[in-house]
Amino acid sequence: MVLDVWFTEKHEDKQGISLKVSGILYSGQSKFQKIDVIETEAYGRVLLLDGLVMTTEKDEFFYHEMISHIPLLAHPNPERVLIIGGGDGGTIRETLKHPSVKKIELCEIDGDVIDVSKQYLPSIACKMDDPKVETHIKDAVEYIKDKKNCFDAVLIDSTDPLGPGVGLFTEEFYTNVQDSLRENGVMAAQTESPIACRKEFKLINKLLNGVFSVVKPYFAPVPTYPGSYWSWTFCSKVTQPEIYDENTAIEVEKSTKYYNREIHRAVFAVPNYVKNLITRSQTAK
Ligand code: SPD
Repeated sequence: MVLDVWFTEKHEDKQGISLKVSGILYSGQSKFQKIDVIETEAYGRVLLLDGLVMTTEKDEFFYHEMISHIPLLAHPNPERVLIIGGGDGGTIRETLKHPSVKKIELCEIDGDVIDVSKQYLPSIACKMDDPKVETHIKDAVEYIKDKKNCFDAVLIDSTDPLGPGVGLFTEEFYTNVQDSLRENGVMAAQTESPIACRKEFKLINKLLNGVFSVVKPYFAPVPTYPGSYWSWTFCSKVTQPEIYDENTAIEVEKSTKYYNREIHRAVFAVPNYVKNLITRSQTAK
């Protein structure tokens, strides 16, 4: 008998993404969420949190390269970096490609995500034990509160605005993130899909515009995410993201699969329908 088993992530019961499953490697319930690792024919191993795709072996590079290299290259000399969420380790791996980085703090609420990723997703979690990395198993909403003027970059590699991730999408949290940045510090957050998660994208954009002076969304494909088209948003007090450190970018792009300098120069081009979404979100009461 040949089993024909598929995983489907539904998006508002109107559409979804389906992957043919060849095995279930891990299934468990942590204090915060359901964690699964499945083996798929199309994307290799897939990490699911509460039944939603967080990362896959084959397309993780789009996401992790974009959340890391765009903000880090916009900063002239990022030394101290805070990664919020990011328990699979992909953002750590990319951040460590920047020679100026001296210390990375990872603040992940769910230690089980880290353990499972180390065991089942070694190509993604491979640098989590690097000596530059200090891991805090804590809620970032609390962790950030007394951090003032200390980070060069904060990368918010969160889940969707559901369950344990909800507090990472509030005005109060973003204000605390801004206060944790040094004067020319930079922040990038994953900000959902402007196609499949329009409501969330608009709301996040509105919140960020209420807090930061520089707010610039950018976009790339992530084939296994809702809409297959994802957004991150660059924010800062003063630093502009289009100007990047050329020498470091040349070094970084030797080992990237998506990021390069041409992508960097083009990535802040906003499609017209997204411009409309943003304009409406900024004027909405
Ligand atoms: N809908 C999926 C959104 C997931 C964003 N975070 C992914 C974490 C990968 N490090």
